[in-house]
Amino acid sequence: QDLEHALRKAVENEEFELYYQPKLLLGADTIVGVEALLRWDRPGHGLVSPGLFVPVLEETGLIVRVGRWVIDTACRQIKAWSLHATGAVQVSVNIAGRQFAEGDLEGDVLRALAAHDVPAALLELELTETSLMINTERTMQCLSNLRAHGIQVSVDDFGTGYSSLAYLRRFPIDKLKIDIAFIRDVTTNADDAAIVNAIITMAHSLNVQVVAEGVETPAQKAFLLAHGCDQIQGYLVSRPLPAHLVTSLMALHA
Ligand code: G
Ligand code: G
Ligand code: MN
Ligand code: NA
Repeated sequence: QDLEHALRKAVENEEFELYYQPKLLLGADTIVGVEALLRWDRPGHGLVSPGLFVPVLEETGLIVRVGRWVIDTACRQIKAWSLHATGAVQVSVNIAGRQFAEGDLEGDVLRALAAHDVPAALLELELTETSLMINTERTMQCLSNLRAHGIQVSVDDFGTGYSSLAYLRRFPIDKLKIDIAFIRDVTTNADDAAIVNAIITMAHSLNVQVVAEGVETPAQKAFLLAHGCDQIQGYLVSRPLPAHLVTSLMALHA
């Protein structure tokens, strides 16, 4: 109740910020993309993590308005990086299931790309496996339309839901992000290693790229490189950072 009231004010007062976490292309070791992650600079509280308030944004429907701001802000940042010496970088944004069910996601995305004069291929939408399962008809249509414009689609937290790759194949997607739960013990647990290996092999046979989440150690990175994973994201590369610090990091990895 209190939190909901504070979040309504946060929307009006524009108290949100985007942090960005780099994705490293394995082999080349260059930063090829970043994931935009929402932060709330709550007066008197400091930076609040999205785990604490995104669920409330979703329950109240405020996520539609905040999500529109996230998409617009991400496109503004894509433009800034494309004009910078470090060159263009793809930015992914997290999309909640409710953004498909309500509002006009397709219009919001196309308007933001046009407003900031950004090529569609530099924007990626991340959807959780679970939200893909809800509203499938409408979600599928919206994703197909956006993909026809060149926007990329990735499935977040893969492996935590109940979808098989055979089922997922029916959705228009470009990438899978293997959930951190399978990466954590991948170098010591034979079952996790087998699962990760199987996901990579099957995804590639379906022409889907694979990103490993939550990579924290050089041993995990070496395993993923050896098994053909395309990209990694995690504290080993970098924590989520404000845009200007990502710019410095990109210069280091160029
Ligand atoms: O950054 P952190 O690990 O605290 O993020 C926690 C969760 O919040 C993640 O699952 C992430 O997907 C979600 N999240 C972060 N930013 C956004 C956003 O802009 N929109 C939505 N819907 N979820 C977000
Ligand atoms: O659900 P989603 O994948 O969008 O959320 C990403 C979340 O995972 C972010 O909140 C981010 O802070 C967190 N995260 C990113 N990298 C790592 C990591 O290497 N280890 C751990 N434990 N968490 C991470
Ligand atoms: Mn994500
Ligand atoms: Na994830």
